[in-house]
Amino acid sequence: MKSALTGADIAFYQANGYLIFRQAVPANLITDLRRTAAKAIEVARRLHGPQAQRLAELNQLDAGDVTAVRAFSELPELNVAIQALLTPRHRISGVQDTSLLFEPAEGCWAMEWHRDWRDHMSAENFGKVFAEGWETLAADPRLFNQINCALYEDPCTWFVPGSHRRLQDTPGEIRAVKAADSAALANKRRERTEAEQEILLDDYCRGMPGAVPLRLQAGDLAIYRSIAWHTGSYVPYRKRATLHCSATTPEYEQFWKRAKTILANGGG
Ligand SMILES: O=C(O)CCC(=O)C(=O)O
Repeated sequence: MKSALTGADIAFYQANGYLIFRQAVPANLITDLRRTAAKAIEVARRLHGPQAQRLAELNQLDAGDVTAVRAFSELPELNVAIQALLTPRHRISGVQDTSLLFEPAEGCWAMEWHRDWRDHMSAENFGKVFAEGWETLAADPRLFNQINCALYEDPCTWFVPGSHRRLQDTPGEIRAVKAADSAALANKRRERTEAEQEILLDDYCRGMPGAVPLRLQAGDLAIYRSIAWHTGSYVPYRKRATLHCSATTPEYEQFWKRAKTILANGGG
């Protein structure tokens, strides 16, 4: 890693809900991971089409291709830094809980601004998954620490610093989310040219009060509270291969397991 974690870094994470570790991955491992990513993007597009954002099913890859991902999740220096930032119970999630994120093949698009979990399920399921209370669970440092680690330069992720500590949305935030819906953000019917769509997406991301892009260089790692406001905006002409996983704990694994059962029974 470029530099050791400091007390100021920990304070920054607590205040802002994100932190970037510069050069977190050694160059030789980046090379191996890029080789894995080159195969993974083919599988992602075969399974999910040309606009595929990710491959979550890394078990679709040959065992040899997954070796580099395992080496990443076990990087000793990085796990020590994550533990210093969070708690000794945290570690980088394993291969089965890691995805690779890619650029689209055909047209630019963006996700809607969201807070993970809350904005990805029905109100009924949300009530069950967050029975202990949204604000209580969202403030629990053992849960919801997400990681993006870039294998190529990656400015796709946008984030609202501090929004992890303010869990009720402001009117300005609600307006920014609703400035475009998922159909407009996907430009599915190709109503706009690529250039027009790219400008729309830029306006959409910048329209969220306080939003900043998390600009990563190859080997940089962003850790962020996934219950904070964030989104991703993608263009086909900029290569992307970014590892997407979490700094997990036994408690977060339990939370996931329980949530999956609820969602499977309740229909998502
Ligand atoms: O592409 C990104 O970095 C954002 C992904 C994201 O927001 C999500 O998976 O919830």
